Amino acid sequence: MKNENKKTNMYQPDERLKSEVTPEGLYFSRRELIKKGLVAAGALTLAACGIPPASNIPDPAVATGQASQGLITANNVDELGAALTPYDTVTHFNNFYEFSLDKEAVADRAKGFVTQPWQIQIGGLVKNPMTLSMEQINKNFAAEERVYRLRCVEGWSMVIPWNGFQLSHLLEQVEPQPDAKYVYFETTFDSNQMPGLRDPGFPWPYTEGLRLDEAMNPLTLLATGIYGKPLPPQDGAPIRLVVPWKYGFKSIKSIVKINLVNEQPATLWSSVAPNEYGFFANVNPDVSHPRWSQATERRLGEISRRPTLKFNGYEKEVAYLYEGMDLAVNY
Ligand SMILES: Nc1nc2c(c(=O)[nH]1)N[C@H]1C(S)=C(S)[C@@H](COP(=O)(O)O)O[C@H]1N2
Ligand SMILES: [Mo]
Repeated sequence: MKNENKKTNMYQPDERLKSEVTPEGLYFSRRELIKKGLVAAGALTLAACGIPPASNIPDPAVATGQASQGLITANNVDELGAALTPYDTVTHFNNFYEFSLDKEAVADRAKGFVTQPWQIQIGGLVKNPMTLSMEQINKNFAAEERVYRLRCVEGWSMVIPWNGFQLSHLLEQVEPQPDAKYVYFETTFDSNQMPGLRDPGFPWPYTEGLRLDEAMNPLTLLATGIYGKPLPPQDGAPIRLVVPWKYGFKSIKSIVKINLVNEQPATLWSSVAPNEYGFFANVNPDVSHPRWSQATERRLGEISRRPTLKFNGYEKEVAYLYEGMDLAVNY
């Protein structure tokens, strides 16, 4: 580790801000794209609903200057009109503590991570437990593109075109039993390939959980790709969760196990610091982290901070899940 202070990124906002600084000129802001005539002002795509973009929107690979990298996406903005975060940023600014606590070192450390063969075990309180290879998953669950905002609890965000399928489609296949109330997820524990696992400060493997109704929400995705390419190791190859209305740490990478359970499972971050990282972790500008405000965020590639949106802008789709709950208590 180059810098021991980076060890505690999710604890030290100052250190975090330093590592957030990204080279200027690498990114196009939406305003610049509009100036260049590449994005129609007010153009709206309903990526989250799978509605294809309007035909007047130009090829986004061209818009983001990335055609030469073989990147494919049907959208160049999210449904709020914000530009996609460039592929280089999505793949070189990562939180994946099994490889490194230094966001800019993860890609290099994860290079060559062997994810073949790969199996996911789905079991627990289900009628049809199954073990699926990635080949079976790719064959049985058609990937679609979803453009989602990813908001890290640390206060930065990106807009990412994921390829994947709804977790609900997989859960329907295994048929949860009536007493199944939560879904538990586990990342692979591969100490030969993941140097970070030697860090005794974390209760490895990385684990996460959702309430079953959250898991069944149509926005909840199992992603196998970004920008039309297979997920690179640093982004959670070969398959990871994406829960766009929750802080990024819920979106667990490189999953090998999914269990249906009847009690709220312990998760890595809620075990490490329960007062800072709750089970729900819904993006909420009104509920501060104990050591910093969550009212604003820095979109990578932008200079000034922007306001953080309740449920990360997905309130219409998910607010029903939390009716009657005090979100400051159930953080
Ligand atoms: N297994 C595992 N999953 C993980 C993490 C991790 O360290 N290990 N980091 C989380 C955090 S804090 C964030 S913000 C997102 C980052 O995803 P990205 O690097 O693809 O942008 O992954 C989440 N999933
Ligand atoms: Mo995060």
